[in-house]
Amino acid sequence: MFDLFIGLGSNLGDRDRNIRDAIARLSDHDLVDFVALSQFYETEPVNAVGHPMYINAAAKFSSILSPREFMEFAERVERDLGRDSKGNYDPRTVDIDLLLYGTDIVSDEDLIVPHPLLHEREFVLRPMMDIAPEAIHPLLEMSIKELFDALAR
Ligand code: PH2
Ligand code: MG
Ligand code: MG
Repeated sequence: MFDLFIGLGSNLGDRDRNIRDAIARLSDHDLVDFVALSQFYETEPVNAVGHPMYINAAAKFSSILSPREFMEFAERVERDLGRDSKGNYDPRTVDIDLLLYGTDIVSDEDLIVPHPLLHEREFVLRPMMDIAPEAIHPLLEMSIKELFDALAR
């Protein structure tokens, strides 16, 4: 079993609902168990001037799927919830980003774990502080709390 963490973001439609629906659909998988959900935070769009405000959250699951299997499943959930573009910063009904997957390190062309921007993003670290301040970034060897405290704010 792996403990895995995802970041969720929505800035189109009913944002809270989209995030709750994504959590429910992920939890429906026989091999994916829901563990915890952060509070919801309304955040300014980062690197997307003029776009709608986001709701961001983070969640913890446990699973025996591989990181790639989980990500493929999460991408299907994104599409089922109406996401029609991928790989850019366009407004989206829901974006599911794999943040941490146990202590796994993946650096493939199409999948990088830990998420390469995890440590730079307040909209990721703040919700992670709710559910996993002690979780360790396996490359930086720092906890979420240490990364959050190190943010230039
Ligand atoms: N996601 C992005 C780009 N900018 N800004 C906020 N506030 N929240 C996001 O989830 C977000 C973003 C690309 O995935
Ligand atoms: Mg993202
Ligand atoms: Mg994404």
